[in-house]
Amino acid sequence: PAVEVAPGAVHLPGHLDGAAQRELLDACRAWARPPAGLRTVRMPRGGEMSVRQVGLGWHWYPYGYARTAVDGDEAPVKPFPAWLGRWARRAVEEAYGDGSCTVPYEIALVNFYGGKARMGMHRDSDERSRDPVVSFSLGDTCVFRFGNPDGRGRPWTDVELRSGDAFVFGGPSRLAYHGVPRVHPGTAPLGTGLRGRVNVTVRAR
Ligand code: MD5
Ligand code: FE
Repeated sequence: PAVEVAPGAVHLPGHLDGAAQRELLDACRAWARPPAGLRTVRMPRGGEMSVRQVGLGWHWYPYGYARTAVDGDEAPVKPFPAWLGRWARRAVEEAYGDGSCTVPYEIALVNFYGGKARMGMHRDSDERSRDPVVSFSLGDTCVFRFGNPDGRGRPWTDVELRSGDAFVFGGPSRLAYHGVPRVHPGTAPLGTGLRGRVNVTVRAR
């Protein structure tokens, strides 16, 4: 089932079955390890993000990006796996219809939410690409806050994202404000063995 939350913003609950969730989670655990593993992002005003991140196929240094090194250890960015691009394409076509995916998916930003991690309201406006972003949720359920193109405030819509859900953000929703105000501890399905939440955001270049 596909639920259009706002124009171009399509929620695909239960998109990944248990085996696919475990496969993606295993990959995330490997991506989190050094070299070029998990990093803590320093924001322009000096604060630190509570969400920790890993880039695949690109190096995201808020608020800009490069394709060579990761801050801290200077190691080459990990490659983006072709299978993850196929997963993203499948989600886009499920959201918008067969033939709707016109670009290759070649980069990803993986977000790791520990106990108290949050993501404040922001727009993904620093990338050149305006193609849809595909998000895959793993582990604990979160409150995802889908806002509007004009500012961090209301109106917004809160949606619960669970392990295995996919979400496609395209069209007018690509530049909407959004954030994750809350993660519900201990709600990860048994079998994933995960504390906290991991979100894999797949993007075109
Ligand atoms: C998350 N990550 O759950 C979210 C999922 C990020 C981020 O916000 O920047 O890594 S991706 C949500 C998203 C992406 C692009 C556009 C919109 C939402 N949107 O317009 O709402 O960790
Ligand atoms: Fe974002």
